[in-house]
Amino acid sequence: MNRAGPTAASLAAEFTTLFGYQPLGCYRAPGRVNLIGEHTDYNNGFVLPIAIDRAVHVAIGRRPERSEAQSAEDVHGTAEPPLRAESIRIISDHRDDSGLRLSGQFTAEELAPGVLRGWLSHPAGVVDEIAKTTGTVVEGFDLYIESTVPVGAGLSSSHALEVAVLIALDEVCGLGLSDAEKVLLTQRAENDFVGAPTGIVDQAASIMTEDGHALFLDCRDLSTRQIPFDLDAEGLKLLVIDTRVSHSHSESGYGVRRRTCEDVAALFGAESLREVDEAADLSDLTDEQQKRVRHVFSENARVHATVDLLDGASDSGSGDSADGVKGTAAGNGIRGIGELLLASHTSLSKDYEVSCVELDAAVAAAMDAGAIGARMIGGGFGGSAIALVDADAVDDISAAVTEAFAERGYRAPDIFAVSAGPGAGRLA
Ligand code: GAF
Repeated sequence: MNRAGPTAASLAAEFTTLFGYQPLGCYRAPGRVNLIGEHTDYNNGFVLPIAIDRAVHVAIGRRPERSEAQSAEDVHGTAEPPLRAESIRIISDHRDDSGLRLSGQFTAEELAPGVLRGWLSHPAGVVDEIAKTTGTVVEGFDLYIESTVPVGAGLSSSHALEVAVLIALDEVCGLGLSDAEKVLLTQRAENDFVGAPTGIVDQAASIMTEDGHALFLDCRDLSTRQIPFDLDAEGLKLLVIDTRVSHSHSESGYGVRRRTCEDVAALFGAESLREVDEAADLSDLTDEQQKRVRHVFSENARVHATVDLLDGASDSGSGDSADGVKGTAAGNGIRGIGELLLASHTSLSKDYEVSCVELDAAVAAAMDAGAIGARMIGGGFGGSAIALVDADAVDDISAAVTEAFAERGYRAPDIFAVSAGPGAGRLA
């Protein structure tokens, strides 16, 4: 996979080959790594993701008269349903087991939750939600998609796909959506159409983050602050350790965690855990509820402590704060956040119980081999961990993690460095 990704020229050329006419524009939307603030987004809390240097790229065109555009049959050499003028056609660079490009088509009119499954449900959900939100019925477009975000690694490839399709349609259909509206629209696409009860961190990271920054986002009011995040300046690398496992209960486990938080908030008469007083008496809650709440409260505090360290604030780094967040060396920028990353992992593993043996092994092996900090990222039950490491320790730490996996008989992990790249936009 070419990590740098395609150029507008190469995307446009491929689009023209596939569809027989020139696209209107090319767009990219990155995947994300959440530095800290896990399972806080749907609790109206705080998150601190970066947009990574891997993205979904889209070339989009409005289909001309049928005589000029190629039919689906021409494109695939297979008998596909006849192309209707109002159809949205999508072709991906990903291929199925028999080597055929993934592709599909649908009309906005026929869309409803459950009608489409798999990867196509993500762009379809966006089209459906555009109609519901703006009244614009998207018709007669072709899209070509190329992605450098690994699928299934927990780097938010499907949210990046939704964002790429949305920003392309926003521009060519003249929707004029704000960034916040785009975040909430893609969340509704995911929740209502795809059927996954996710929060907003992934879309916000892709849409709102500036190059070389982490996005400090308040998920309650969507206010943001860009936090400089320059790994190279500190001689550091951020490794993604893709465990390449996805445990079967990942979807149900996520939904159960979310419902537990909502139930607890309701017990306190609050809209979300954000509105529950952190000094409230939790003793009437079950042990499980108490652990989930403890994670959310302490994780929000860790996000703030991380931002303080990245800001170079000297007064936040000394001593332990009231919410149990262990203080770290003051004022030493990115290097100082290691303890907070590890504390986040411990909390996700022990209190929120969304880790798994592979993620725990990745974090432990990375730390034993000298990582500055490490934690699982994303929803959990598989996917990836991150490790913050000295640039000259990348090889040793990667080898140590790989060896630890081999010793335990786990599938070999995929380990690679990411950096803080730009948010979504049109490709020049
Ligand atoms: C997944 C979800 F999509 C996010 O909204 C977020 O809740 C995350 O899990 C956990 O922090 O990536």
